[in-house]
Amino acid sequence: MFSLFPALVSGSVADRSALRFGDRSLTYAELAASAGALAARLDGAARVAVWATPTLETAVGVVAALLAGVPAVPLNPRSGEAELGHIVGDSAPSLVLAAPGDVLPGPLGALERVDVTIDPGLAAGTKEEAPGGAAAPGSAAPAAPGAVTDPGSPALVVYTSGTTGPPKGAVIPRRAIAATLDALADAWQWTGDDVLVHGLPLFHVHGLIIGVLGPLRRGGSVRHLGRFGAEGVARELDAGATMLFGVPTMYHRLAEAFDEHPGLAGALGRARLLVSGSAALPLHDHERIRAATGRGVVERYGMTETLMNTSVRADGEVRPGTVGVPLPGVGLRLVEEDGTTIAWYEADGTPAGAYDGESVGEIQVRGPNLFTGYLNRPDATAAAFSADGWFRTGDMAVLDPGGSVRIVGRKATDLIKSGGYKIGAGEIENALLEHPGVREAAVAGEPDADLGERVAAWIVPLDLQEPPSADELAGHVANRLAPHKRPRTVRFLEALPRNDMGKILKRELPRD
Ligand code: MCA
Ligand code: AMP
Repeated sequence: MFSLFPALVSGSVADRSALRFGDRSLTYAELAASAGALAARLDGAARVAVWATPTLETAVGVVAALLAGVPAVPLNPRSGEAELGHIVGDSAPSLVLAAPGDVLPGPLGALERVDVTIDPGLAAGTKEEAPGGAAAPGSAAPAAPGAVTDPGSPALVVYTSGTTGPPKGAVIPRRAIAATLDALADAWQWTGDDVLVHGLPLFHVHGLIIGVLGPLRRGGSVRHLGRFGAEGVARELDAGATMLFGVPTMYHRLAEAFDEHPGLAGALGRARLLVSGSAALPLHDHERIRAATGRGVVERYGMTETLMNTSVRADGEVRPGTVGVPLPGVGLRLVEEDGTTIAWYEADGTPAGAYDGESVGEIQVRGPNLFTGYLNRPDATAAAFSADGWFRTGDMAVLDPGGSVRIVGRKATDLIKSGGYKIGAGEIENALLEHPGVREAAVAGEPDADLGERVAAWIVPLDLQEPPSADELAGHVANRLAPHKRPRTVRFLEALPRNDMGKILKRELPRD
């Protein structure tokens, strides 16, 4: 029978630590009991929203929904009301899961609320280091009545930005989660003995699927930092964690922290695997980390719609700037603007065509790791695939002579990757235009050593003598959408550069 979490259902590692957030943790038996009880309550729900704070409750809530076969929609708890209103309206959850005491904002007010309750006796302390501690109430998760075991059925709806308009809900089937996690296990030699540490948010694929469901599918452990920081990373790696996952901004901040934290480099050097993803890790940070720790950072390339496509393998060579080779089961090809395929992989994983390190094409992928479509958006779903059924990633790449994928750019200049978050210029422009002091707005990404790219805005104010302040505009976007979408640089202009058709010429926006 298809199961996302064999170890949880079989009870084979009942006493092993499954989840740890700060000083609260659950063994597999305890997770099975908590999530199993909640799953029984969710039976019959069409879809549930999860208030995805970086806590044990979020992990238990998502696992419960998956056990019950009810699709879950993780919500960024920092989303502003306009963004939350859109996501709740679009995904129409029948209830929202939250931790007791969480204050839910307006757009969630009309929804039935179910608290994720975890017996404090279960979660207290660090039991896994003390076998024979808190008694486990059960060893295997009972299947919820009506549990869906069909691998094609939806597991999660994850919202992701496009170039224009509000975020779209990517419907991710159970099969895709299983396929991507098993392919990563193969590439990274990832087993139940691994202990993963990270501080990623739990409302995106990276932190939730790879970073929480990944260890649970392997029967291993995850220690979540609650909030990312060099101290927590060093502490957990010193205490036996074997793998670290992060976005490039996190690795950049670790590289910056070597002087301040003398033990950090040694701790990173002891890890079995350091993995970076969600954006490109710059060469300078690769080099600083290797010089200080003796370890190369493994990069993998994925997308909300496709989960993971490629990775450097644990036994492969780390070459900065490359994201490795297609994962088992993933078909990958590079396609030129006119539809010509210039390079691809054969079914046995052999590169073919122009793998010369120079010929650039769009990465297109297919495989069991793909989403099934955007919720309520058949138009956008159709546009995302080629006529012969390949998903168009919008990422431009070359294949190196050795066959590694090297990402060289992105088709859409209106997509910004900041701190590993994908942000559409259009949604920020629309939010800025709703500010009473703004007449015209243009948004683009600018290079940023810490964030990779930062959101920059060019504003034509209604009153050039008294424009709204940059902080005011940043706060306006943060409160409507989310803080990571706020412009970090604001420049005021008398007019935006436009062509004869009235289209904004973003390349001509003044940058100083
Ligand atoms: C600042 N803040 C504000 C404002 N200004 N709040 C409201 N209004 C304002 N005007 C607050 C923020 O809320 C936050 O609060 C604090 O100031 C700092 O915010 P920020 O500067 O945005 O955060 P940061 O410290 O720079 O965060 C860096 C980060 C973060 C930790 C690296 O960017 C991050 O977690 N990135 C991960 C993204 C990710 O997981 N992407 C995966 C998607 P406070 O101080 O209270 O926190 S991609 C994916 O899933 C695919 C499949 C893939 O390949 O992985
Ligand atoms: P998202 O839609 O937020 O899931 O972001 C997916 C995008 O992140 C991809 O289309 C790539 O542009 C980018 N991305 C993810 N991993 C990497 C990586 N290792 N190197 C470069 N870009 C990456």
